[in-house]
Amino acid sequence: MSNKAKIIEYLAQASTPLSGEQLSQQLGVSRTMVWKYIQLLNEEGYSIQAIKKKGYVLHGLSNQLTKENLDYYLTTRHFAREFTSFETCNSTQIVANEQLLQRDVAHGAVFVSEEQTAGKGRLNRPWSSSKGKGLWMTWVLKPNLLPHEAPPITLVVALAVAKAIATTTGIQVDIKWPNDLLIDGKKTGGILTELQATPDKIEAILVGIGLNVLHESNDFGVDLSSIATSLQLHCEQPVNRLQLLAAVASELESAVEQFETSGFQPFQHQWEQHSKMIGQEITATTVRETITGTAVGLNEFGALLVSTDDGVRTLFSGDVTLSGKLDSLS
Ligand code: BT5
Repeated sequence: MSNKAKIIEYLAQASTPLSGEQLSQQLGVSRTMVWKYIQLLNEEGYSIQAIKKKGYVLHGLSNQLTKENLDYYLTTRHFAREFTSFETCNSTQIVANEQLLQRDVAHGAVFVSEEQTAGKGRLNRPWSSSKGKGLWMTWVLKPNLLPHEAPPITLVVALAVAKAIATTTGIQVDIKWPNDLLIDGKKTGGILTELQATPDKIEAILVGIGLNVLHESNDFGVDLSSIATSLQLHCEQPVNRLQLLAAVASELESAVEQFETSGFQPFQHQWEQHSKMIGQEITATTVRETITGTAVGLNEFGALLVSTDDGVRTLFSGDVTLSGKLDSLS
């Protein structure tokens, strides 16, 4: 842990101001160095006040997406230990892909951007990625799996992100097959999975996760205001993007590990419990057809089972609308 991260930890745990002398002893550096670290932390977006004759008090944690800020929250072994952040980029999917072509990117590496100018969803649909409002990130996975075992990873990730959101904000998001995270029927997050593989081997899976975190209602344009929402709009406490990112890293690390060893089966029941769509009338649109019926569950490969007049149909991909509700997002 860096000295700056230690200062944040000491101040966060202290119930009274900590003097420069106390901090310099705890860190084994001079008081001048402590003062310099405090200046740097304030420049990075933390709010540390110096109270005369008493010491330093931490008022606010930084929301800036830097490695150092993240390290304060990170508990993982591998995930997000390789961390690359940008002020702006076209799409973190594109950036991650370019990096994979140029160098050896670690399993669990993450690329994050404050804004994306060409954020994309499935089938190249646009993904709105306003500056400083969300978590726009791509995780590079190099799992020990065969290519045909990979498809349920989107559902495994959705579940992991839902858990991370619950632990960080207390919000229970609803998961809509295959890749949507909803609150009260509005989309707060989406997942885009891109597989790079030969017939025998997975080279990498690029898992793009877009989470609307800090948006106010009027931050969504006319196209999205009726179908999108953010976590902050449903949480009374300020949502800290770094804490959320670290929670996603931790949930993803354990979920991917379990998926590698045990497949989708352990997630199947959890997913069905998390999703309000099971038991509901739905309309599913695939590239070939439109199917109407009742969503009855998932199979062991993460495919959606839909009971129709012609029997139970198995869907491997597509967009789902809950009948009577305007939550189709394509
Ligand atoms: C998705 O696609 O939901 C996957 C979104 C993945 C975005 C991440 S951000 C980091 C990484 N880098 C990228 O370039 N992408 C990934 P899909 O199911 O196709 O949904 C797309 C639809 O969601 C659009 O057609 C819009 O209707 C809607 N949409 C666009 N931006 C949105 C937003 N910020 N919030 C809610 N809905 C949005």
